[in-house]
Amino acid sequence: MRIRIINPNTTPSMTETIGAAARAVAAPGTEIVAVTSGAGAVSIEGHYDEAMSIVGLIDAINQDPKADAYVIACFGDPGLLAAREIALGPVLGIAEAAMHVASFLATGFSVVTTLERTRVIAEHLVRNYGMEHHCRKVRATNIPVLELENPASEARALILRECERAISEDKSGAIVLGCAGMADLVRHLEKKLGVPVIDGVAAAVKFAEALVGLGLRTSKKGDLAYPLHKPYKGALSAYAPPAR
Ligand code: 2AL
Repeated sequence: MRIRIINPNTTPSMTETIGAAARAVAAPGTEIVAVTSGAGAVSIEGHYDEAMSIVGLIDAINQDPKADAYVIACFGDPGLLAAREIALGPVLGIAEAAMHVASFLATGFSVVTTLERTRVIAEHLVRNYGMEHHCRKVRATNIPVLELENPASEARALILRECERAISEDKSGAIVLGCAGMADLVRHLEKKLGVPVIDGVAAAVKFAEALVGLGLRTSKKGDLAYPLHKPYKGALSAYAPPAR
């Protein structure tokens, strides 16, 4: 099967990290195609960045409409339901996948994310996904997303410290990493912390394999049916949904 993983930010080095994390867990016979969005912010760190990322995400899905499944590799899960409207194969968001995995492994988990302003985005997702009973806290580290790409930064140490606080103060039994750019930290953190550490990229790949293996696809009845055919105006005229 072919899983198309879209990094909705426009930084190719982060896509490399994401692709490596996906390939490390993919089953033999699963082809991972990791692509970088062609439009939008170099890092997604707020509501505006997220909104602006969705056109590039939709382009990246439309470039391979026959992929067996898609993963949106940004912790805000931007455009998840819009992507499900246009895709037939299952579409997984990494926040959604990671939170579900964590809920299987511990009665309570904490999310450790990047900037303070992205904490609210993760908190909204916790509520949207019905995870209030499982998520004890969302913790920000105040690390800008692109600092995760800088080997000289103190990001690793700050993330480790925040994870330790999550375990001692929140009494959480598992950690969810709140950014796709943290995907390469899992083993290091797990060894130091002694609790499950969940990267959403890996989690989403395994859920995608499971759903495709079960022969399941996105529902095309109701609100996830293909978007209604109608004209779009201005800069988005090329995105008008076609007649199907
Ligand atoms: C993210 C992410 O996963 N990629 C990105 O650019 N921004 N999310 C986050 N909370 O920092």
